[in-house]
Amino acid sequence: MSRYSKARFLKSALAAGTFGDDSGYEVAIAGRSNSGKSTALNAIVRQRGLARTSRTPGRTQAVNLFELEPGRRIVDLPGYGHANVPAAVRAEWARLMDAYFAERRSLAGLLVIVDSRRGVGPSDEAMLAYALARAIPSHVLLSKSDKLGRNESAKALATAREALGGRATVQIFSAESGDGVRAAEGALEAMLAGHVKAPGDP
Ligand SMILES: Nc1nc2c(ncn2[C@@H]2O[C@H](COP(=O)(O)OP(=O)(O)OP(=O)(O)O)[C@@H](O)[C@H]2O)c(=O)[nH]1
Ligand SMILES: [Mg+2]
Repeated sequence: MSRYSKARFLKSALAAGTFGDDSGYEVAIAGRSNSGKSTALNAIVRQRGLARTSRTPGRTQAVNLFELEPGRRIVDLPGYGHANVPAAVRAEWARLMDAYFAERRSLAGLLVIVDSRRGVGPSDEAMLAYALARAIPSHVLLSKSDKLGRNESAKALATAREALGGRATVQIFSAESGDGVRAAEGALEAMLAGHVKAPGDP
């Protein structure tokens, strides 16, 4: 039984100033297109169809807000890093992210989904910079670990930890096998409770 059994879709925001209620706390989920953001959200909340998933990368260009319980939200941010995205769409993405990070007083943490077979890339680093600029803690999920063997998973974790250099905590995750779902839920809870310090905070 999920502690988020009452989770529900709130709204899909496409422009600055339209993100809705900013009271309480929220955690945003970011990552490259197709990294498994929506699937991770559904796995953590334990509701299969809550956030829409797709095989076509770059579909979701909106900020999708969900209420976990009153005053606590999780936000599915639009993906980045897909090769076949026109410059205008890329610019629109940056504008939307600038607005989201500038506006949201309730933002308490960032979950960055990184495909465990790809590792942390420059676009993920750029995403982490948004959180660092706001002194918001970040936690990285190395997703789709079911596609890796045990040794490869351990190696991916060590490589990511080194690349992150303390800017974010990191774990292995698979919505498919359930590996790390509990730990991810714990990380989400800690951020929503404001129990996690951002890097550089005293
Ligand atoms: N094997 C495996 N596949 C996964 C896992 N998580 C996601 N996928 C697959 O990866 C694809 C993309 O998943 P999404 O959750 O839609 O990815 P997204 O990051 O939300 O994508 P965009 O919203 O388009 O940016 C889908 O085909 C999923 O089924 C996982 O843990 N294991
Ligand atoms: Mg998605």
